[in-house]
Amino acid sequence: MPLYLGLDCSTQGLTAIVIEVNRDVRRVVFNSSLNFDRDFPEYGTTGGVRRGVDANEVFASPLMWADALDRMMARLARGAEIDITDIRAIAGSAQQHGTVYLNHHAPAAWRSLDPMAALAPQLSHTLSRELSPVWMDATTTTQCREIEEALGGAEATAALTGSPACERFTGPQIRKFFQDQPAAYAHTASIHLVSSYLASLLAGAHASIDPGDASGTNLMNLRDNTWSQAALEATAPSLGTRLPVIRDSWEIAGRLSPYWQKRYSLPATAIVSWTGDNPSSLIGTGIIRDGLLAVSLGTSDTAFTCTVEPAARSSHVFRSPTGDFMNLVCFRNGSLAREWLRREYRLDWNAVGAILDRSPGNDGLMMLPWLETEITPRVTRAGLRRFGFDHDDADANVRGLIEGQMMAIANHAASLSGATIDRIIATGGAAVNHAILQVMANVFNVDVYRLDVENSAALGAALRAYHADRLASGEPVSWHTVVSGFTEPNPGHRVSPNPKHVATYAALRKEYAMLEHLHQHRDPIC
Ligand code: XUL
Repeated sequence: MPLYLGLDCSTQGLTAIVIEVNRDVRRVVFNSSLNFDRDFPEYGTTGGVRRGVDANEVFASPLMWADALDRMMARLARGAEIDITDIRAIAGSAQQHGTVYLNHHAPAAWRSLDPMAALAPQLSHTLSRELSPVWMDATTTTQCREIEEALGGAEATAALTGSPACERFTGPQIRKFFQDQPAAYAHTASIHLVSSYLASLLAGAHASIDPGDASGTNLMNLRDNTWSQAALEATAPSLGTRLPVIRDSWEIAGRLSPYWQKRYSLPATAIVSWTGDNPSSLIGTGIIRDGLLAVSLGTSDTAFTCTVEPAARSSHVFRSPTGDFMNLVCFRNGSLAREWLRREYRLDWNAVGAILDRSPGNDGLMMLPWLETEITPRVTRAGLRRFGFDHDDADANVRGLIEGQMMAIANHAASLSGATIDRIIATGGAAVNHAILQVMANVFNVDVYRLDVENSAALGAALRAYHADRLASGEPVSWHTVVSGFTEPNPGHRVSPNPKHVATYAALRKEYAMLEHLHQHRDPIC
């Protein structure tokens, strides 16, 4: 029975999904998650991250990610569900943009790991920077402007790399490290993204990076999938020699190293290039053609499409693991803001759902849901903006925040596709909440489907492992074949727009866009 392992190291935890694929059977046979706050309290994270003195400084420890990988492989090996010797290939994904800084000891340390000992303590001397900045970090505005100036402006930067310079992207983050800590930069032999770092740990050698994750760096030429010399020079000296090689998403990056083979009796299975969590979700939600929109409600909320050519007005264009283009919009105030609501008003998800169902449209009351600084639109002064109600009205706050999030996603996702969106696939933790999906369907006026598998990034990784293994074996399969049996929308999970409320939201969306425009650069009002 051929098995394929997909791993996803997201902001808040690590998930593993194993799929079984043969002529008659296509099913998930293992699905397990670790949560950084709960399962690794020694790293002191909240929501999977640590904050600096400045609230915009957001980090996590690369050793925590390594620890989680080790513990997940142990779970997999000790679990009775599957025969691990049948695993043909492993692929993975990780939160995008974050960087891991390694010194010249890393490759030798990876080669000589002691299989009797835990992974993370054996890696502490391989880092040239103890903590990794992650996608929530927003401290690099100066560096963004410097890079854009060197590349001929924001538009020229977007035309070259797929995005204007963005605070969370790898390039501006590396430039800041080089400027703030030049000696540590000089001691940095290699810089990985979280995805290629974890692939390297599995392979026991520097792994390549795929164009999907490399397009979240402001360093890759989106047209030919190579590091852009101009972008490298605008960012930091001798950067090209420090970055991983870019290889297609379906390439085999190496074989599982002897450490893992001996430690968990695993076979020397193929390690397929890892990618970012969003490109991986694209596969895991079956978005392999235009006209489909995925909305991922996770730590960040994202919406994305797959097109043959970049969508003209998308805020970010990445490469898709299919080789096409992926158009994406990202919101920082996702599940952490929704969790805040629950805590603040002492509600469970059923109560949140009942409030949403009770009065769709919130009697015209609106909120700009910027609990933290926001990526889309760019908001640098954190704080909820309420219009016509105050903090104490729990119902108005619940509806204001969630309806506000959905209207923001709908308004900004309008530029992601040339085609008419005929279906939305909702994924991520909050997609299990029917009432939230009903708001989404009403706001977009489109049918919303939820998939059976909640973690679409880990599923996408397992599906990519299958695709790459078949290609390497000389029996390539189409992307349509890869995703079928796993990503068909379940009609039982369809949520259709309620015509009674569609017109209400159509009017509110316009008003929301005006409020957003007016308040984006203003201080919070209450
Ligand atoms: C996308 C982004 C986030 C992270 C979170 O650009 O920054 O969605 O990938 O995992």
